[in-house]
Amino acid sequence: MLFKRSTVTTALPYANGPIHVGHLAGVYVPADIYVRYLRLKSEEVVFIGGSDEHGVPITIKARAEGLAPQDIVNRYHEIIKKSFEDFGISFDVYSRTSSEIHHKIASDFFKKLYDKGEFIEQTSEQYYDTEAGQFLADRYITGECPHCGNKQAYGDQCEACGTSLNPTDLINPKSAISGSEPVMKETKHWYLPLDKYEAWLREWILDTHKEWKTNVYGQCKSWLDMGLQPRAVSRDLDWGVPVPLPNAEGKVLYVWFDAPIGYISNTVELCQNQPEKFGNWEKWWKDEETRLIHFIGKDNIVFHCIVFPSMLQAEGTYILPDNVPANEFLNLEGDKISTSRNRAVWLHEYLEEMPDKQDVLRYVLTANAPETKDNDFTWKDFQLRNNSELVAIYGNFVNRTLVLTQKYFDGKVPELQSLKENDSEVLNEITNQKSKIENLIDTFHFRDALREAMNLARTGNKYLADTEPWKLAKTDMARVGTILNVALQLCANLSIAFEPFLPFSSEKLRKMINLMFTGENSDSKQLAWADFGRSNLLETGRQLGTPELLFEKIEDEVIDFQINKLAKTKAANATVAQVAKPVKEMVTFEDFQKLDIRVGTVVECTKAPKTDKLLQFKIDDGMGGRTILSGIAAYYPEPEKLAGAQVCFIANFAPRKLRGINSEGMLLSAETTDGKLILMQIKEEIQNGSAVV
Ligand code: B3M
Ligand code: ZN
Repeated sequence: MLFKRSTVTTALPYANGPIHVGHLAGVYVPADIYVRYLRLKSEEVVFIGGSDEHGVPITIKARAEGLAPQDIVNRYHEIIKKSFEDFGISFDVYSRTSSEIHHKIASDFFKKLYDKGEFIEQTSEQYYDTEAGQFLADRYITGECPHCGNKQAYGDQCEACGTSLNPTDLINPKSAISGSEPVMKETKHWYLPLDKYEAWLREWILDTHKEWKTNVYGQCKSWLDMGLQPRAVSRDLDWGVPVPLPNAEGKVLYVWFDAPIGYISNTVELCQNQPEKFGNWEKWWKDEETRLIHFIGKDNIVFHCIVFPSMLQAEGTYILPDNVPANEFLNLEGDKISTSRNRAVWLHEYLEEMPDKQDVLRYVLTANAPETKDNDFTWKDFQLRNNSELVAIYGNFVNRTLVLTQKYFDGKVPELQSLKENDSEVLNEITNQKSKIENLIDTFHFRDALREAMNLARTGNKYLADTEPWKLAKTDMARVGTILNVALQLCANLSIAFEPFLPFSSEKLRKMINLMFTGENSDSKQLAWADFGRSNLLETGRQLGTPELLFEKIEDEVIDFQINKLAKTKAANATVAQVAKPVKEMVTFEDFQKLDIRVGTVVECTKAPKTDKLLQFKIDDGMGGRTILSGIAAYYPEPEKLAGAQVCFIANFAPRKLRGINSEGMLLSAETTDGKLILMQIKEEIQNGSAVV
């Protein structure tokens, strides 16, 4: 299918914190490379971004800071927007989902599906926090992931293994608001019956989109193979787009229902503001000749490949994504990037500490992009790539060429005379590399494309080393002129080749060679991707600008500063982890007296059958003995060694059946600040059945 235009979207980051290198590497730099490339080719494209301002991530942050959700999103929307601008992410629009226009469009979208009968209305029991008086959707509930055992999994997803979850999947669920154990309570919601779209999705993705990246295709396939379930598209929350139905008080659209519609709303907003430039919004979303491309991280694959397409299909008038080039994750110095632990390289801080080095980061993140697997960002690699690639190869070639032209020809482009073999080789190499780079960008292989651009600069360095114009200057100035002409044409071509990747440096280079793109200087030459490959971009006699260094060496101190900064965060995190939990609500003596705590001796301790979590204790309680189960198996690999220990237990704790065994009481354990459970043991020998008072 030949497309006329492209709608390129990037995941809308939650406005609950600033953005970091992981965001940039996974989503925004690749998308920006792609869009800049399309624009250079004069293709019709719209580049859509924005903040995701709904959902539990926002309300949790607001609660933690004692602010209203709107205050939180106002703050971070501005910070995020500025970071994108500073790094040259060239959105046509960067808007937000708390906008009026988005509320209207998302609301209408829901209403249309509702009216078409596309939803199932269902009442079910959901977790409810009685202390907070609130239903616990998504991230308001945490617990253990049933797939990988991660203790900090959320009610909608486990970030450790990427599995999408329902709150009821979590083992030992806890409210993220009060920490209490939630209860079940009835509530009504609307569900999109994804199962109904399964066959269609199988055909659409598995048969007609075999060209999708293997990580994306593979994730879709395993989702489809597991079978799809209806998915709730509403939540009991007071922050979000209200469900536009009567009797739906206190209910809002699920953030993953409204957020992707944000792509549409932001396009509408853009087209309303700049109709001459972008025309009618519908052509970007409803014309079969428009190609829709979503740039996202791997944790968003299911929403963009399965849920959102099903929504669009249910609505019936929209195009579907043609590709979803999702990336894997970027780690930082061998460990996960974590917003909550402040373990990240924040973009706004990076720019304060290293102003004007946007392109260095863009370069390193692309050269090391997590395109096919998780990758690691290290400061040493950052330094190495800057010093030995940007400076030593690209910068060095440009600088030598310009300085020599300045020296021998007063900064004017010398004449090209008869070509020797190595001259033609260089000029041919430009067109060769161009087609390689094109093929790679077209297929979303930005890392390899960048490598080929750098190889072109490498060719230039080798050319100068082989021809040695500085030696010829004594004997054959005409030949020097030809060599420098070829080298200058290569510089001009490099400014186009690198333009999608390193826009700031390309602009700087074009200033140095006095070659402007359309729009930058109206009376100068027009330059575009089509010019890449030409060997006459700079005509003889053109006066060049002043040579400057394109890139600067980064010294060890700068890198040490960053490494120390990260180490300090780690140390700070360790201290935080040792801080005790806040004390619970006060209780009276009467409350305390209700608990009957006794001393007993462990007669026997074994792993409980059918579970890895529980230990089964036989306790001599001085009253005929009892069995107690305790969830501490993980911390006692040799439970039989606990026999003989004297322990404390709550004797009047209502008996419970766990895994078919009656547990009569509760053993007291200490929960350490880093989350381990240690059985409380008594040192002095005490008579079994003694009361703890
Ligand atoms: N805000 C999740 C994320 O930032 C979500 C993306 C929405 S894209 C429509 O990972
Ligand atoms: Zn998991």
